[in-house]
Amino acid sequence: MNIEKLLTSLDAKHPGESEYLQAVREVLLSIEEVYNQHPEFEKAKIVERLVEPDRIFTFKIPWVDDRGDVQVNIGYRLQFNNAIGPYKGGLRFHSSVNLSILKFLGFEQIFKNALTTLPMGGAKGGSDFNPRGKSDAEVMRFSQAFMLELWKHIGPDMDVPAGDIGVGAREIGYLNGMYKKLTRTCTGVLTGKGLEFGGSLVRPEATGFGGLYFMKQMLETNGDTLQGKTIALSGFGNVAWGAALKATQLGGKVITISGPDGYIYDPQGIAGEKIDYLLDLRATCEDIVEPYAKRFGATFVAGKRPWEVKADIALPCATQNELDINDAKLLIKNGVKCIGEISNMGCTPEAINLFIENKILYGPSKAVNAGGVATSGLEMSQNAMHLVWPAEEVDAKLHQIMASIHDQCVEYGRQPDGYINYMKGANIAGFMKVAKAMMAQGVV
Ligand code: 2IT
Repeated sequence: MNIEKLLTSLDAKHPGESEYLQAVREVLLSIEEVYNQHPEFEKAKIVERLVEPDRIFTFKIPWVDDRGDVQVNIGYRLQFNNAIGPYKGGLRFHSSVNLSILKFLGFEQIFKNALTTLPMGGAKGGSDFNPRGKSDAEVMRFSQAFMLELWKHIGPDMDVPAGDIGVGAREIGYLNGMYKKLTRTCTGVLTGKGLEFGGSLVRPEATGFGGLYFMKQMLETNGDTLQGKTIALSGFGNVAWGAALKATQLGGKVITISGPDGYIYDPQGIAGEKIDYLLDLRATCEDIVEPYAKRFGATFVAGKRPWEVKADIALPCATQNELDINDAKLLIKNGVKCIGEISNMGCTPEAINLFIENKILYGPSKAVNAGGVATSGLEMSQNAMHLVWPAEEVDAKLHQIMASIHDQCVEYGRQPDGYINYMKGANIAGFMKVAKAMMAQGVV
């Protein structure tokens, strides 16, 4: 495999899609050695077929805001690969959404979903619509207009969307309502639904909880524990909330959260009612964390990221490329022991390389945050069986899945000196499963 040639040709075909090329480069570099041991993969052009989505739907979404003005957004659904199961992946509603971002997310989703052990292919979608600051009625009208286009392309055994940034229980509820109106079916075509209409217990917490189960296992495998560790965490949304809750339950101390306005430093630890307050902050639709400082007397650092704080563990929980090489240098200088990417592609490639060169434990997002989509898979199972599992059962399955993902990373990522390169492990394990499934099913 000639990686540079492949990337150059991708760049020529899809100019300017930097996030997408970043995600592809990382996977190809990790799998190169294994790939070259399988000439049958090269002959079947597995990589060339994997890097292009099976298909991309783009649609216009006209809707009317509360003032009576017409708004126009763009909607997308990318069905990337269904070699191991129905297309599966979230919808992101954020002003930054474009094809490059959705392609990187969809590409990552293929391998993440493969790691979960469940039969799910990879997909992603969304819109440049930003729900923050919009009224409920506006979010409803937009979500309905979005589904009016999307419904034709999805189905419970075909493509099952869910949430991502900007798409939570409220948006999923409106999307689901419109899908049912259009199709007159009550199938599990979306996950992350409300508990009253087919949702799964533990799904809201699952990304953060799964991330912390993975961190616990990563530390224990390497002779350490979460007990008493200080944790710098970014973001304040659903993922950060679940991560803070489980980190605290497991004996860690979360000392930062962040928003686009800056970060909060709370050395007393963000626990109890302070974690509950994250839900209130989100409900304001303001996208800021400063009010936390006023309410609890903590420090607010405007316009900065939390990675300058001394902490044992760093957990990016906000968005892609939110931790760069300068942040990595600061974290290492301050004695960081491990990094868990709970946001998708939270670290830049240069930051990851620095962690790995310094033999610092680094858990990549496609392994660390896979608990979210895994629990979506469990929601699909419950919907297909027309029943509801208790929280303990879902949580136990989530535990099992995260342990299996960790095992796969160790199996493929252990280096001769004993250091576990989790990035390599996750990429090879995910890739091998998809490649074998593609080989078995012919050129389609
Ligand atoms: O990035 C992700 O894995 C998600 N946003 C969750 C996707 C899902 O289908 O639950």
